[in-house]
Order: sequence, then structure tokens, then C-alpha cells
Amino acid sequence: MSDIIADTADEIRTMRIRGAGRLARAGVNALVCYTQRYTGGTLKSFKEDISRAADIILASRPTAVSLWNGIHETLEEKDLWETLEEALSSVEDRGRTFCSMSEKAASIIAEEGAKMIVDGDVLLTHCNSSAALGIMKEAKRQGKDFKVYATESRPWRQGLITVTELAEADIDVTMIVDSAVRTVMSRINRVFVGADTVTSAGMLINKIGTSQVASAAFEYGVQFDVCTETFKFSPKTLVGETVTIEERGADEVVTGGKVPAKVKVFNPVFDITPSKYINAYVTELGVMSPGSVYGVLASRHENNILRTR
Ligand code: RUB
Repeated sequence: MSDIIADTADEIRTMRIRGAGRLARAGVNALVCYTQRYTGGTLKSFKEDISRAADIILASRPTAVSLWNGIHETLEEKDLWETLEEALSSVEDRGRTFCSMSEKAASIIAEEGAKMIVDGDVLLTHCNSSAALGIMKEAKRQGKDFKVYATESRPWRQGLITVTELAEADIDVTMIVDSAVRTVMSRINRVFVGADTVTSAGMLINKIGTSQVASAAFEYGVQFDVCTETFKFSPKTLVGETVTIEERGADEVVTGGKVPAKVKVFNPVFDITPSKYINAYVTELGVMSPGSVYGVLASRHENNILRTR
């Protein structure tokens, strides 16, 4: 398989490309580049090759449905292709459209979410979500005066990226360790996090620890909002599929991978936040309740609900 496919899959697997929105666009973009460089084959060989390429990309990380949705959107017309030329231009056009819609969605979410921030707000965010940070940067650009607490997000410490980005945007930011979330919650009036996958029942799958942040927010009566493009809504959950939670190696938890004898390490990367803890999903279609997710998915997939697997 070509370098662009293997390299992109490797970058996603090793988290050099990370965050559900970015990795979806990177996976789709790899298929587009592969297609642009495709020479000398037949329609039959292209169909086989692009399916293999898609499988390699999809196997890179299992949890974010944005990647699955992006790849499936890009190859949606596969059964209709009649010539190689038609196939090549379909993948290119659909892939490009997916990426530009995803980028457009991010800027709409930034504007929608920024409206929710008022002067004096103290926000909390977990891990590193480009959607959540986009909102904060837009609010700052509009001149709003607020503070942000950001978790470290062990074991990868993506919180360092978050605080760096916020500080560079001149936003007042304080970093905390993950276990300080409950301690600071009395100072917080709104939580903004991102999403890897949202189920048809409105449950959120996001970075490990998100559900603890949500339950602490619930306990303190703090608004907990999820910032997400609707391509993180999972059509697979409409037909009863569960979401695979990625587990990664012990070396990410224990420095140098040196685990004391007889000690096991469990390193789940994401967790599930029940919809009862979530006030709203801030999306490119507007701000919606967890109960509205089903309607968006059902209307989008009503004709091919059984083909979502
Ligand atoms: C990142 C993470 C982010 C979501 C949303 O996890 O959980 O909150 O992916 O990000 P990881 P975005 O670092 O393991 O990929 O809003 O940028 O799509």
C-alpha cells in the first residue's frame, strides 16, 4: 500500500495526528492524495485498492467515529461508479467536500459557543479539543473577559497543548492535575469539552476522565457543554452497535514502561459520559439537547440505516 496511506495511519496510531476532527480530516485527505496519485489501474483494481486503503486508515484508532464517517462519506458512491475516471473524481470531490465542511463546521461552532460566554465566566476544559478551544479563542477575539482552568489530561498530557494555545491567544489560563477537578469546580460556571463520538442516545465518548469532570459539574450545578461537529454523531449506534473504547500500552502510564513485577496496567483512552450530565451539544447545526442527537442521525440516515455498519 502507498506511503501516504501507511504514513497517515501510522501518524494517527502514534498520535502525531490526534483529536477527532483533525484525524478524520487527515484520514480522508490521505484517501484523496492516494486517489490523485493512482495510475494505470482498472475500475476493479481501484475499488479493491481504495477499500484496502480505507481499512488501513480505519484500523489506526478505533474510537472516534469522525474517522469512520469521513471515510464512509468519501466512498459513499462506490457502488455507483461505472468507470475508473468517475471513481477517481468521486473520491476526490467527496473527500474535499468532507474536509471543507468539517472546517466550516468548526468555525460555526466557534461562533455559536462564543455567544454562550459572558464577561466574568470561569470555564473548565479537559484534554485538548480544537472545537472547545475554537470557542474560547473566538470569545476572546470578541473582547470577552473570562478565565479558563485546563486539566493536565494524563497520561498523554494533552493539557499542555491546551494551556499553550490558550496562553498564546492571551487567555487567562490555569493548569490543574486531573484529580483537582472537584476541588476547583466551586470556582467554575461552565465546562466546555470536545467529543470523539456521540451516540444516538446522546451519550458522549471523549478523553478518559471526561465523565468524572461531568459528574463533578453535575454535583456542583455547573453547565456541562460538548463542542462537536455532527459528524461525530455515530450512525452505527442507531442500529445498536456499541462504541469501542481504545486501550493503549502500559508504557504511556508508567514512565519508561518499567512496571514493577506482578503489576498490571489498564490504560483506557476514552470514557462514556451519560446524557443526564450534559446540558447541550454545541454543533454547526446549532445548540441542541442530548435528546436531539437521535433526530439528527435518523433524518440523515433514514434511507440507509441498515448500511451504517
Ligand atoms: C482527544 C480528545 C478530544 C476530542 C475532540 O483525544 O479526546 O477531546 O478528540 O477533539 P486524543 P477535537 O488526544 O486521544 O486524540 O475537538 O479537536 O475534534
